[in-house]
Order: sequence, then structure tokens, then C-alpha cells
Amino acid sequence: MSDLIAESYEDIGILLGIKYPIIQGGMAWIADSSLASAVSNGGGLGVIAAGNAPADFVRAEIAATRALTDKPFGVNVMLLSPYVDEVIAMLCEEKVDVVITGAGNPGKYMAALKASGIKVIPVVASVALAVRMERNGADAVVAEGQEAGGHIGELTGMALIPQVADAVEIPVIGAGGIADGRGVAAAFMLGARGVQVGTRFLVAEECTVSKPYKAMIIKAKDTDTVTTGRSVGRPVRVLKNRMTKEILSLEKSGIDADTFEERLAGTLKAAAKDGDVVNGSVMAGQIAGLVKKEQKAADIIREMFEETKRIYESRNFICGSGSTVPGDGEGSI
Ligand code: TUI
Repeated sequence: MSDLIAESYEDIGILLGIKYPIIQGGMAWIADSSLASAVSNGGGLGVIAAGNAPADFVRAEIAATRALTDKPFGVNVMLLSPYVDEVIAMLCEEKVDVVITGAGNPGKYMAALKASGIKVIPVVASVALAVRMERNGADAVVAEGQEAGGHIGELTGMALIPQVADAVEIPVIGAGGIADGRGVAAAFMLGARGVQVGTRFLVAEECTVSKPYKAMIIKAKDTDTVTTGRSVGRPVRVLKNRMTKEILSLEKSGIDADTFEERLAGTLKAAAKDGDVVNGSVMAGQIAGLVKKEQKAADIIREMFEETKRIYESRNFICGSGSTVPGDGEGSI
């Protein structure tokens, strides 16, 4: 059984040059050089979020990250950004190690990124996009379930990850609802060879998100997230607050997509940077209820994979006898 871990370490580890098969989610307005370098120094793949920022801003974050770590790191490109073309051109110049894309189809950028020697890992929310991305030369895909925070698709990770794993040859990285070793082990069982984790890294000591945002994650319980924007085709998972109450009631009365976008503009920055968690967008995954304390990024990673290893070593089930009692190894899988 523990061979499976070794295999997954090798796969994503060798592909990305990292010790643990974990990618930090590229959270817009939050994932900066401080968090990305801490995750990379801790043995995972740290990721800077380009979000809606112009190329020069992202270039400065890349320089800052390079000053803080000599390990590989990535940049997350949010494909709905108005600056996406200039950000991609800059990333090709900078020759970053890895580009992870989200919220769209990166097909038209794939050739340029690959020609610059960059590894490309699109986030997908369907089998169809995963298959298309593999044909376009993606090095791996992140299969992200709708348990995740922020912009989401329709399928849960439990349904999406195994279907994507069956449909493509490239490694699949599971995401959405993963915040501890049980989540990692479950994703591996579904066919993933690595994980992407956002919400738990929100409370990393090195995460520069506002204090009220962190406090709200730590206080959150299982049912505290809600999906806004479904009615206008832009589903986004956030923690419930005064803002989500108003947005959901506007959606009930039939708000159009443009008015909706205008109403939301600036709300993620308000929560993440200015600490307004009452009127701002506090994006978080459904697993926020499990996240209870601030820790160093390196400790989060170590703890998660120690737990994964313990699970693999202890869940030694007897097969073939009809028994489901944890076994002594005889006839075990
Ligand atoms: O991108 C994310 N999560 C994000 S981006 C973000 S910034 C933002 N701010 C305000 C409003 C909206 C976004 C916050 N959270 N996750 C990756 C992800 N990508 N999840 C789902 C998808 C996805 C969904 C559909 C990717 C592709 C897709 O279909 C594309 C196609 O053409 O088939």
C-alpha cells in the first residue's frame, strides 16, 4: 500500500521537482511571494496568484519569490482577467517553472507556454476539458470539485476525480475539500497522484491575508459556505455574511450578469486586503470547518503527509473473506 505514496511522490515530485505532491491553491489577492516561497521551502509547490493583476505586478512577485526560495514555484493565471494576454507573455519571458490556469480554457496559450519550457497544469471541472487539455500538451490537470472555494464548476470532487483519472494518461491532481491527510488519502484512492490545497493555506502564518479573513476561516463550521452567482453562470463559493445575503436576494429577484459583476467588483480585495469580512467576499472551501489553527506552511504540509502515511499504514483491510475488519496483513490489499 505504501508503494502508492512512493509512486505518487515520484510522479508529481519528479514532474515538478518537489518533495511532497501538494500544490498550493493560487488564491487571487492572497497568494503572494510570502505564501508561495513558504510552501516551496516546505517541500510543496508554492503558487503566486496573478488574479486580476497586470503583468508588472506579477513580475515583481516572481522576483520577490525568487529572492526567498531556490525551489520551484508556479504562477496561477485566472483566465477571466483582462490582463491575461500580457501576463502570459511575461511568464514566457520569465520562464517560470509551472503555470496553473483557472476559470477557463487555456488552449490558445498552451503552445507559447510549452515553447518557453514551462509546465502547464490547467484546472478542469469536467472530463471533456481534461481530455482536450491532454491533447493540447498539458503536463497534468487539477481536477477541482465544487467543494473548493472561489470560482467553481458543477461536479463534486468525489465524482470528478475518478472520472478524470480514467479519461487521461497525464497525472491528475485532486482539489476541492482537501485540508488534511484523510483528504489526501481519499484523493489518492480516487486516482489522483497529488493534491491542490487552498483553504488550509489561508491560515498559514506566512499567508498575508487580512487577520479578520483568517479569523473567519478558523471560526467557520461545515455549513458556513454558500455559492453565489449560479443564476448568472459565475458560481463562486464564499463564507456567508451580509454581502452574500444581499447578493442571493438580488439573484432571486433576477439580477443580470453585468449588474451582478459590478456589484461584486472589489469585494475580494476588500475582504483579503482591507479586512472587511462583512461587505467583502470571503472565498473559502467547504472544508473550512476543519481548519482550526494558524500554523507555518511547512508544518501544514508535513502534518498532512504524516497523517496520509499513517492512514496508509493502518488501514490494512482483509480482502476476500467478506470481512471488513482491519486486518493483520494476511490477504490484505
Ligand atoms: O479559478 C478558480 N478559482 C477562483 S478564480 C478566482 S478570482 C475571481 N474573482 C471574482 C470572481 C470570479 C473569480 C477565485 N477563485 N478555480 C479553478 C477552476 N476553474 N475551478 C473551476 C474552473 C473551471 C470551470 C470551467 C475551468 C474551466 C471551465 O470551463 C472552461 C471551458 O471552456 O470549458
